[in-house]
Amino acid sequence: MRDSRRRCGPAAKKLALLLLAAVLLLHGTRSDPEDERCLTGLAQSLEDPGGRLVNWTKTNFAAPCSGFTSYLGGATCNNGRIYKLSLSNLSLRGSISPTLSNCTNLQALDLSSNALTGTIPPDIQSLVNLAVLNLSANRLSGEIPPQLALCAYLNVIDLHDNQLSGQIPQQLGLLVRLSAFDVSNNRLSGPIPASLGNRSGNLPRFNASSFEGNKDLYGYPLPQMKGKGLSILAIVGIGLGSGLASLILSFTGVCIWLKITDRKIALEEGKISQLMPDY
Ligand SMILES: *[C@@H]1O[C@H](CO)[C@@H](O)[C@H](O)[C@H]1NC(C)=O
Ligand SMILES: *[C@@H]1O[C@H](CO)[C@@H](O)[C@H](O)[C@H]1NC(C)=O
Ligand SMILES: *[C@@H]1O[C@H](CO)[C@@H](O)[C@H](O)[C@H]1NC(C)=O
Ligand SMILES: *[C@@H]1O[C@H](CO)[C@@H](O)[C@H](O)[C@H]1NC(C)=O
Ligand SMILES: *[C@@H]1O[C@H](CO)[C@@H](O)[C@H](O)[C@H]1NC(C)=O
Ligand SMILES: CC(=O)N[C@H]1CO[C@H](CO)[C@@H](O)[C@@H]1O
Repeated sequence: MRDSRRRCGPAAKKLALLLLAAVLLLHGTRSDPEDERCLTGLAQSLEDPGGRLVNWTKTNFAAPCSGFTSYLGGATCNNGRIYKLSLSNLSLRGSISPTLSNCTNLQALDLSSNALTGTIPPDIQSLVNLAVLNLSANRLSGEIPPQLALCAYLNVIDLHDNQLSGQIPQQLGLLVRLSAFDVSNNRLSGPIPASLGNRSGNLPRFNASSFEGNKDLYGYPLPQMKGKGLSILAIVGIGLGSGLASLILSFTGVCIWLKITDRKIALEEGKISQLMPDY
C-alpha cells in the first residue's frame, strides 16, 4: 500500500504528465475545437456514396493532425491546424456546410470536380487566410457571395462549370492578389466589373475565357450589352408603334373629312329647305 502510494505521489504524477505531454508534442497530435466543429459539420453536409473520404471518422475530427500530416484523407495540417483540404474528383454529393468557416487556418479549399449542390456559404468570409478557392465543376447554384472579397489573401477563385446565377460582385475587384479567376460556364448575368475585366497595359486583367459560357454576362473582355435580341424587339416595337400612329392619324383624318362633308351636306340641306316654299 505504502509503496504504491509513494510511487504515485504528486511528484510522480507530475512526471507522468510531463512525459505524456512530451510524447504528445513529439507525436504532434493536436486537437482544436474549431477544426473539430468545422470537420464534423462538413462531413455531415457532404455525401460520400463512393466511400472515398479516407478515415473521416469522429475520433479523427477531434484530433486530425499529426505534425504536418493529417489522419484525414485529403487534409493537410500546419502547426496542428487544418491548413488545406483537397477533396477533388471524389464523386462527393451534398452541400458545403457553413461550419466550414470554423477551419480558420484554412489556406486552400479544393472541392472541384464533384457533384456538390446548394450555395456557396457567405460564412467563408471568416476564412481570413484563404488563398485558394477551387469549387469548379460542381452543381453549385445561387449567387457568388460578395463577402468573398473579405478574404483578402485570395489568389485563386475558380468557380467554372457550376450553375451560379446573379451578377459578379463588384467587390471581388478589390482582391489585389487575385491571379486566377474563372467563372466560365455558369448562369451569370449583368456587366463584368471593370476592375476584373480591365485592361492593364494592352491586356485585360482576366481574358474572355474566364467569363465565357454565361448567357447574359456582358462587357469587356466579352462583347458589350447583347444587342441582337434587344434590337429585334426595338425594330418590332418601332414598327408596331408607327403602324398604330399612322392608323390613328388616318382614322382622325377620315373622321374630320366625314364631319366636314356632314356639315356641308347639312348646310346644303338647310339651303334647300330654305329655298323650299312653305305650304
Ligand atoms: C487513420 O487514422 C488513424 C488514427 O485514428 C491512423 O493511425 C491511421 O494511420 C489513419 N489511416 C490513414 C490511411 O491515414
Ligand atoms: C477522376 O477520378 C476518376 C476515377 O475515380 C479517374 O478515372 C479520372 O481520371 C479522375 N480525373 C481527374 C481529372 O483526375
Ligand atoms: C481547379 O480544379 C480543377 C480540377 O479539379 C483544375 O483543372 C483547375 O486547374 C483548378 N483551378 C486552378 C485555378 O488551379
Ligand atoms: C480600371 O478601371 C477603373 C474604372 O473604370 C479605373 O479607375 C482603373 O484605373 C482601371 N485600371 C486599369 C489598370 O486600367
Ligand atoms: C487567357 O488567359 C489564360 C491564362 O490566364 C491563357 O491560358 C489563355 O490562353 C488566354 N486565352 C486567350 C484567348 O488569350
Ligand atoms: C467559433 C466559431 O467561429 N464558430 C462558428 C462556426 O461556424 C458557424 C457557422 O458559420 C458560426 O455561426 C460560428 O460562429
